[in-house]
Amino acid sequence: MVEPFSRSFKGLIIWCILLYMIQCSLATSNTTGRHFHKWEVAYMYWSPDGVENVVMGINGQFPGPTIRARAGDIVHVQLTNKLHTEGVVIHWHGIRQKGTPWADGTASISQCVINPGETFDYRFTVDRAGTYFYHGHYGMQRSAGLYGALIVDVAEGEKEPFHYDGEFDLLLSDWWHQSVHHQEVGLSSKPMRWIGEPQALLVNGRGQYGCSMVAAHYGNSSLSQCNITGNEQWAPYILHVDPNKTYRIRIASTTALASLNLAIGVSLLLWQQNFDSPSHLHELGLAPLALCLLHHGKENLRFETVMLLFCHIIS
Ligand SMILES: [Cu+2]
Repeated sequence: MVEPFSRSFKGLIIWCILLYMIQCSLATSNTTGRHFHKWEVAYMYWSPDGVENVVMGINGQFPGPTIRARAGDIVHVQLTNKLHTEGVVIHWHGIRQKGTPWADGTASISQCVINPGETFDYRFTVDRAGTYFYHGHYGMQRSAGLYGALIVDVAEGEKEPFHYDGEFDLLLSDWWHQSVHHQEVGLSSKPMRWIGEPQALLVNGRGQYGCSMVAAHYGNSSLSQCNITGNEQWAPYILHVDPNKTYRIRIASTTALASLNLAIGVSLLLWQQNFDSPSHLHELGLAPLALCLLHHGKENLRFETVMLLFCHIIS
């Protein structure tokens, strides 16, 4: 009597294992279009512009990690607040949150803040292709560096209306050496006390303070040439490109208080074209300098961002 029972029991277990395996393989094929991210938000030491400060980072990164998905995909971010003394939320800028208003990440509007030590699951569909970003939406946490890119590609099987060979994602932001508390108290004081111009403008979290990337090119520059090896947290973001290729530049301004104009100067590039032989142009591997200069009114406040850029030259 014992043997047939144990045989049928064994058979049942094998069936269960088989069913479990089938279910697992089905589940795996269904995960296409789902993006799971586990994030921890915390303050950390960082030098966004060459001066050490504290920034809000995600998983030890500043700016936060880029989310990349396709239109129609589901994004799931499991966020844990490791800030110790303040709540946090993340807003997904530009995402419509159809059917998921509770995932919009606006403190005291669509959700209560995530308290220190708590975890919250943001789950939503990215329904339209485009360039988006996310940022802290509690107090002035965006100004403290809580942001990152959210890129949505066209849906599987669909095509972009234009062709390009490569892509650069640029997050532009303003950076102050004084804390966000300082900024906030000034803004809410009566009369209001303006924090002043930012100490640096950052491209993908990188800027330079107190030195110039192009001082050597200008005899009258009051700033010294930046001494950068390339490994610094504040080393300029370099766009590595190849000649005769077309690049898409996605730009998102995550500034807290400043309004920016972005210009990609190609004058030096054209200068190279005029003075060098075409063959030499192709040898320029790392490409000539293209300047993106962001000037403010006051003489002693000059913000410079230098990008190595080789645009597509139409001959
Ligand atoms: Cu926003």
